[in-house]
Amino acid sequence: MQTTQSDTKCSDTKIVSRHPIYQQNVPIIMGILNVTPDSFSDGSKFNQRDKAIAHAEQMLVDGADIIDIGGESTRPGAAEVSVNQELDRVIPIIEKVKSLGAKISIDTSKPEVMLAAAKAGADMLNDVRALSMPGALDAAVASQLPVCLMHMQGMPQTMQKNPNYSQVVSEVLAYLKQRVDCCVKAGLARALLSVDPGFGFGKTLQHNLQLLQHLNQFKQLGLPVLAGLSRKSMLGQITGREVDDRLAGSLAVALIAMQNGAAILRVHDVKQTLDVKKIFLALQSVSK
Ligand code: 9MG
Repeated sequence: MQTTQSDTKCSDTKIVSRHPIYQQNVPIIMGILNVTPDSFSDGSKFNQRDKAIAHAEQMLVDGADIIDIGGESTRPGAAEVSVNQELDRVIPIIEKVKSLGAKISIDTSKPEVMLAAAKAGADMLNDVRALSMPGALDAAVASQLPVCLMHMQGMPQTMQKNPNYSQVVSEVLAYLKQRVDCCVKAGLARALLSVDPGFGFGKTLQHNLQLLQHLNQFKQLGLPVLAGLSRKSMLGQITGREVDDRLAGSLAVALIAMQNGAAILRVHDVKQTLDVKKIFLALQSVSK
């Protein structure tokens, strides 16, 4: 796979080189495909696979640039799964979705899953633990795939118990900078990396709002910024709406994230987010 494109001018004055999976100046839409047993719950394992693949197909028709496939829930309190369970869930789906011509990101923290996913055709690694699990950094280096490094305080089982920061934006930024430096030292080119403040991962509503308000600051790392806000509980806390009724909230924060510099939006509602992106781009074209 080609690893870099030539140096290009980024939005401000910084000159950066990026892997082609990250587009310049146009946010990309990452469609979420969870393949945990509760995601497509009725029917046998094979029915669930068919439904997952149909869902991926629909997201591609709706305009997803990349599909993020995950076999372990990272929701607060979610149970861990074994390597074999995760492989069994994601690999057949990666192979099938890849055969549809899609770009694929694998949402995992496990080195074994990263390597198997890369072999099965994944184009990107998305790690909510920022390659901190033993062996994950080596696996990422071996794959030479683009990687999204996400910040999380604590672990999914307990992270929402008592999130605590003195300055959330600067602390998350410092953590991501340290992970980026570590990756570069280990042999991952900066061009491969993107960063994510990790909305909802060991953060209160106030922390999440501060991160969203100051998302622009993450651009100082000179890397694409991913924002995952879709249907998250912070939207439920603000609007009082249940998870399946958070479309308007999700679209509102998607627009704010784009305005504050997000280069990748990780979303459930691809079709509607694409409309928001078109409005954002239309507005940008007149302000230039
Ligand atoms: C897997 N996953 C769930 N939420 C996420 C988020 O906000 N960002 C990233 N990168 N991955 C996420």
